[in-house]
Amino acid sequence: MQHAAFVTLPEFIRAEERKHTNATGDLSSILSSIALGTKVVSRAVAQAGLASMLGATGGRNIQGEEVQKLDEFADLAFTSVVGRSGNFLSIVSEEQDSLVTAIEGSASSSYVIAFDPVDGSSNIDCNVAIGTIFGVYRRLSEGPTGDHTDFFQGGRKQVAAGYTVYGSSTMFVFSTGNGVNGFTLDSTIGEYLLTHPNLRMPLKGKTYSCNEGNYSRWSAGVKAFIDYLKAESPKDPSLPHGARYVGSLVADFHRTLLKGGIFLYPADNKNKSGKLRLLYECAPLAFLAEQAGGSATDGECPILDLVATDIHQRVPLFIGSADNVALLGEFLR
Ligand code: FBP
Repeated sequence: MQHAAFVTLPEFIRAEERKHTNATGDLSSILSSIALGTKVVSRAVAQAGLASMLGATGGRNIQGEEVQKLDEFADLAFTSVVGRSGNFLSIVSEEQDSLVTAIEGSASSSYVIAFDPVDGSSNIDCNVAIGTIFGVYRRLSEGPTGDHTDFFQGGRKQVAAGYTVYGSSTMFVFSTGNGVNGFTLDSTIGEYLLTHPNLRMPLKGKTYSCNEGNYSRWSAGVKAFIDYLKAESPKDPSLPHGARYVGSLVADFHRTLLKGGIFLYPADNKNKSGKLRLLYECAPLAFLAEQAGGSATDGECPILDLVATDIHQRVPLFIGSADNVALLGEFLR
């Protein structure tokens, strides 16, 4: 194995900061604390079966979902690592009912973070890829504790967003608004190494990704779109598309980012506002998609233009290659 050729995450961040004369070092500190949090979660994911950390706790989160032991551990670990960093005033987590004041965040902390500690919880027990998703905003509030307005700014205001996918390897993918870069964890040296520089999403892909078991609950437009993707067409040799669905948003998005295509979780008769959460699922991934040349909408407007009014707000999500998302728009219209 050759490591010398690879740039480590800290080296990469420092090099990026050197490009900006007015850099404060804040982003470097923020990303280092997030990366450390994901390494702690990655270790727990890898050892979950051995450490009796599989299965449910018996509790439910504010969204009524069964809490898994790993959800609870990852939430505590991540909150404590990023909280102790001193970078963050407050935290929104999928697993916490309300906004949490960071442990050592103080009135002087300039940022807030929203995250989903373990995305794809239903896959934990089956050893299928899961992930962590995060979005960071500069605080707006004044005063010692911060409030919801810090999170209700719209996804375009994210200063950093990204995810970790705990798959056949652990990857950390992020953007600070200057392209998207992917790093792979080398657990033997405990460092993320730059393996996927300047990721670009293909303009068009041949894969669709959704929970098709919900078909009967979808709108006519969404049904027509999926029907179209599954039919042969002399006019479009890319049809029919292939289907891939892991059921962990991070894993499905990661594949879509690398290979192109579209991921969708539309609103339906049961989930009238969609299922996925705006602050810590959709907005961070939409930020990455746009930075990589793709796009993300709720069916009507870009995800990044939506301003949350509730920290656990749900929205429909259509995300992926620009051409695929544009085609979906034609069906919805
Ligand atoms: P959490 O595990 O964080 O609740 O994530 C929600 C989620 O698991 C997404 O990762 C995934 O895309 C979706 O729900 C799968 O939903 P479904 O089981 O309805 O297809």
